[in-house]
Amino acid sequence: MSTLTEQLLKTEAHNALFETEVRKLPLPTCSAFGPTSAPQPVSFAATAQKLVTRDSAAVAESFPNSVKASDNIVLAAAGTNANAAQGKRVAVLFSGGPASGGHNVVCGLKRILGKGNTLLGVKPGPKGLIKGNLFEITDADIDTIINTGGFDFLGTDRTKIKTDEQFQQVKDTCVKHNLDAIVVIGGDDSNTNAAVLAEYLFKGVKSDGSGVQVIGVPKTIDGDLQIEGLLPISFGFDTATKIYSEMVGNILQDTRSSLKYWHFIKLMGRSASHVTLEVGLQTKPAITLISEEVAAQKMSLATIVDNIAQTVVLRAKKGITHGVVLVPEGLIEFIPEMNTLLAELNDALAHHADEFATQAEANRAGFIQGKLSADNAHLFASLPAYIVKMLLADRDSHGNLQVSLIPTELLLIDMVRARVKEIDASVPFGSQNHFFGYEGRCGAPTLFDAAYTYNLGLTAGSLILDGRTGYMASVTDLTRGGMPKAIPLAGLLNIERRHGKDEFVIEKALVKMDSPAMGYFVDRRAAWAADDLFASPGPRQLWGPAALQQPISVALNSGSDSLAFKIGA
Ligand code: FBP
Repeated sequence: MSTLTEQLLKTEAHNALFETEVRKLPLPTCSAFGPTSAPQPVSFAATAQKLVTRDSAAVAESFPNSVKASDNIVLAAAGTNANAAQGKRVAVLFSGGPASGGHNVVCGLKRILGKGNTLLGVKPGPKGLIKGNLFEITDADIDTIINTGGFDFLGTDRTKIKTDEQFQQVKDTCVKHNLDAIVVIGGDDSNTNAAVLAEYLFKGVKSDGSGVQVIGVPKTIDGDLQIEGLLPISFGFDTATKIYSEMVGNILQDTRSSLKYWHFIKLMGRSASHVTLEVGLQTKPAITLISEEVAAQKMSLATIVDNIAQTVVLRAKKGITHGVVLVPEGLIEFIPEMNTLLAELNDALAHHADEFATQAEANRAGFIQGKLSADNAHLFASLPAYIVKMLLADRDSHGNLQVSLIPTELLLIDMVRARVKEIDASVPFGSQNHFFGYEGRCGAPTLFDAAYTYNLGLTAGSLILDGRTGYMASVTDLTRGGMPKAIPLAGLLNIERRHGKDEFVIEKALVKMDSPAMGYFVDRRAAWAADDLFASPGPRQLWGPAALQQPISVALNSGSDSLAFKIGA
């Protein structure tokens, strides 16, 4: 009989009882792949759907090979592929922020590539591809990572492959490792990178003149990679929002018990408010801010603050001196006056980068303020130092402001406190601030994410064995068994201004004001503000009835008549 100490030692290195048990969870597969115990690669055929964006003409000029090959037409699974390729060497990498389910994409890929092909892991992310840091993934690796959270098997990074030298280095990696295909598991920026790589590697990589296939897989907890009817949601969103909903539910329960705090909770989601809307729908707190609504209604910072303060006062009059405010991470970029400031700031930082870098830390704000127009300079000067510092921090390699570092929740608390005092100095306003972000990205995937990602891996592998390149794998019909699809990446591109330059990008899908999810939220929110009607959904479940729920916003937006998802027979 082992001692407790011996039992505890066995739980080290990812062997907690929970981790051991989740590895055994069965994963359903779309019926297109045949028997779940032995999924078979599928071939793909054209659907009637052709993608057109406002910049399609410019995209066709810059991505001639990809557009000529796909004609921007969506593909769908069309039966078992009797001619699936053999002997392919496929590299897979994670790109951007982690999201739960990434490991299962790798497992699905390995499974569908089978013994006749080789799967190589790239460490870490695009940087690893540039450096040529690849290793062969074994069946034993798959047994270890299946159904586990995180991207730690391969690591990830945010390098944008953009210089001629970097592209050549990627080509060198392909030649050195004799690659036939690369799978990029990433968000909007990473799939843009995949589109560019697919075009660059289309032909002339190998000695026989052939190219290297590139397939994208839609990942991001932010949920801003979604396409109506084609891509219901990116993976990782369900797990992250269920983790945040548990935490927000706990806080709602706490604040109704201790009766003295307003909790301002910033939730991750760099730009779009999908995460915040979903957590709002799950937990029903007093206030849920939606950045897209702020922009649509051209709400000033003062208006947002006044709205919150009025609710604080209204509830206090009813004896409710507590509450929760959900703040989307990207809010600041959606407030019209802040957006105008940030656009000018980004251009000023890009154009005066060298001079800015030589400024002493203490002089940087003053230096850049001098480069702004009068209105923007005035607004910039009015912001607290803790916000200014973060607005001046380095952008990531895709040119994004690092919104996770900006304490918007603190700014709101300070301003709401002042406004409540102005309205009625007798109203108490105790506050706490939180940021839930990194906590949600790497938990063991929900059943939804576990099954979805495994099938995305099967789809991506099938696309490679069907000889396709320049597509993003997708699985639709998530309440009707699941249907593998392929979305032409070039058909998603538009031109956007980044880093002071026009660039091809896959635009982020923002929360739509006329979406069913937003409509439901708008109908209910006044009631949630007036009284405590919150729900505490508890920890995400992997067994039992609560385990089979898709995100509420996805269910509402896709017209489902229940929260249940169904992949497989
Ligand atoms: P991806 O779009 O790459 O999936 O990243 C999403 C995200 O989690 C955002 O919500 C957040 O703003 C950002 O990553 C944080 O980035 P970092 O991990 O570099 O701090």
